[in-house]
Amino acid sequence: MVDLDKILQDGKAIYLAYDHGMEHGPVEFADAEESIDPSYILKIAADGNYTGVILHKGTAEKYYQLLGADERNTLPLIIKLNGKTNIPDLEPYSPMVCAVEEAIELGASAVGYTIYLGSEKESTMFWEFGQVVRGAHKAGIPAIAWVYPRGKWVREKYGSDTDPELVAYGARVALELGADVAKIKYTGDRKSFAHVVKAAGRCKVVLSGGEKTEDPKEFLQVVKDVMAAGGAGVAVGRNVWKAKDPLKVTEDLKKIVFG
Ligand code: FBP
Repeated sequence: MVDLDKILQDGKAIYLAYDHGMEHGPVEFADAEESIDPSYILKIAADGNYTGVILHKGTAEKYYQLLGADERNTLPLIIKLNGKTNIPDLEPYSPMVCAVEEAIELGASAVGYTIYLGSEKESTMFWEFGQVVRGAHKAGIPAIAWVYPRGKWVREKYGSDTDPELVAYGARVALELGADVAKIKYTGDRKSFAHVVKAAGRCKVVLSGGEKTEDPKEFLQVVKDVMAAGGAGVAVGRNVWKAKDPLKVTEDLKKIVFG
């Protein structure tokens, strides 16, 4: 039986994502200097009572594991199992850098994996994610799929990676591959996002935060629309830890997600 409750509160979720050091490079921390330090992020996650913090295995081992037992008990760890940099200009594919068993040894309550839907390497990612789901479910923990449409066919056939029908396709693929939660980009409006949530069925849908908005209100309005569309919450990085006052944004976020 998969224990989803550990990473939910009243069926809803707020996850603090922090895998950007690998995905985008330290340049991503330049406009919010303190955010280069994983301890700073873990403090926001713990003080903000996030329902999970998303880390790669190295930061989990060298930072999360050094938290006190009480903090670890109240702040669930979600380990991102695959990763890549943005340096090589290759077909989108993010290989496994951590095994499910290793994540569990590090104390993970859930594991995550990015699928680049539409990529030439899509079938490899489907197979790898299949193995992730199998390992995670055997151990009773949820598997979260980041589903990001990407690659030349996405551009040619849909024009944009946030095309509502394409995003709904991704949500459906997440359900059918066995994901418990799908982390998906915003489609631009409430109605089309409701279609995405419907396509995902019993797989919960959380919003992927996106680039930091000028005004936190813009990001919070998107979260309002996502929740009104039936979303289960948000997995956010830059819009929180790049904010002037991350805990204030967190409080506003919690009011919207948990009501
Ligand atoms: P943000 O809320 O900062 O957008 O983080 C969500 C996330 O999925 C991260 O987990 C990941 O590092 C990043 O976005 C990937 O962004 P992209 O592949 O679009 O550059």
